[in-house]
Amino acid sequence: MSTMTVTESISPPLRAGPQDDGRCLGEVDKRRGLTQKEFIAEYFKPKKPVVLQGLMDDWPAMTKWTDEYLRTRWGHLDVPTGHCFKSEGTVKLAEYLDYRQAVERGEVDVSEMPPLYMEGWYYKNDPQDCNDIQDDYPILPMFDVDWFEKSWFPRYFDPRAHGLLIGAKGVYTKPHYDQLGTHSWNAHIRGRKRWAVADPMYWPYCYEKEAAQTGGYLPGFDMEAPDLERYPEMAKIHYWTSTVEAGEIMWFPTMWLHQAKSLDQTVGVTHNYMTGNNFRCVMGRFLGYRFGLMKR
Ligand SMILES: O=C(O)CCC(=O)C(=O)O
Ligand SMILES: [Fe+2]
Repeated sequence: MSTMTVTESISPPLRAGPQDDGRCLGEVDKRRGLTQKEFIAEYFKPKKPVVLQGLMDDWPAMTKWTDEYLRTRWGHLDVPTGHCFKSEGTVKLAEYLDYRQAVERGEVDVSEMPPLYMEGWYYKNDPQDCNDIQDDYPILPMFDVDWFEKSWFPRYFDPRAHGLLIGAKGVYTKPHYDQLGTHSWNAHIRGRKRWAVADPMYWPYCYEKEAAQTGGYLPGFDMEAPDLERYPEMAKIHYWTSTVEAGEIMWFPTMWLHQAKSLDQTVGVTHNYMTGNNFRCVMGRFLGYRFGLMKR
């Protein structure tokens, strides 16, 4: 399948909501063993999301990253937890692994609020010296175009770009675009996530300042099951969905709107990156935020 086809979503909804109102455009393409050339031609250049299969089977992380291993190797480190990139405190990674077991046993009340998520731990350049996380997975050739990583790129520009995400079942990240308009790949090491993604053309309907680009969980801010009394403009957003399994990589380009819910306990890595085709957007945003040239 070389293009996204418009089919009915076969995955279960996150929760009851209008699923048959025509806003869901279908499933994001899943492609097995895509070559770099095919990826560039069919997804990267046209700026179209894709789920990549069969490219991480031999990653050490796929076999090594059990709870026990994560606990032994990085359990003593301080990591942020919160909702939708709003930090609500720092805990030891081992404590978060205990917490998600408590969620699994039904000991945490998640009726009003999804569980706490250990997301937004951008471990690269963390003073705790945990760059060894990256020893357990390679950067695929198709993502090795990252200008942030090139030796000529100024080091003072230090985007928070390499993250480890560990989630309890049910953690949720609301719709947003990634920092500065970077491209993003999300490798699923353990567990499944239900994603919805939407073209940047739908930004005007995404409550950017009030909701999408501010941290914190907001009930009903969900493309698949929006609270249309609170967020009526969301009715205009058309989105693609995918249930992404362990061993699969979700890739989406600059400024695409995305949300994700963990259907199981999850472990994943995410990288945000810059190349020739999003450089102007990223640098423009960087300068804008830095020098207050742009309204947020
Ligand atoms: O995995 C998730 O919950 C979403 C993560 C995300 O949006 C990101 O890493 O940019
Ligand atoms: Fe994101």
